[in-house]
Amino acid sequence: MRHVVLAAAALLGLAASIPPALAQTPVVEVTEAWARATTSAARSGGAFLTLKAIGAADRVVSASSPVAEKVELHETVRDGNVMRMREVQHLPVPVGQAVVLQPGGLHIMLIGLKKQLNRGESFPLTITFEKAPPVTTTVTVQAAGAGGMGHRH
Ligand SMILES: [Cu+2]
Repeated sequence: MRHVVLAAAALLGLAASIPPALAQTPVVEVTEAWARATTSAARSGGAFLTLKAIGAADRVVSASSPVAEKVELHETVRDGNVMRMREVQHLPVPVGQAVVLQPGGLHIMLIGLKKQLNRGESFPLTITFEKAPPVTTTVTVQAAGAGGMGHRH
């Protein structure tokens, strides 16, 4: 019993010594999540979203979704006249600057699709960060050719 009381006192003491600003949990907002519709034969697909770090810079370390065996973070790089995708281990999210994942740039790769992604459907996607708690967002499936180059009008 005495141990419990001492432990509680220690916890209280610790909590009181943390300045309010640092005690706040870091947060990364995930918005505008969408994916391209796939054909029934497709084994992979792309998902896109916008990340915004609140308070402190962070990094995306992994992602997962029940619709795919594996989810990777990809970047698109130009190799001569060919655009290639390659995996990135971490995706930095600076403070005060939205990171927009879009076709032809950074994206989330759904590998080993367990089902066809049909336009109008949605599925959950969980993003894991280095500091902020994980975020599960709802990804809306749009037309196969949607969002060619982001915000072109
Ligand atoms: Cu990719």
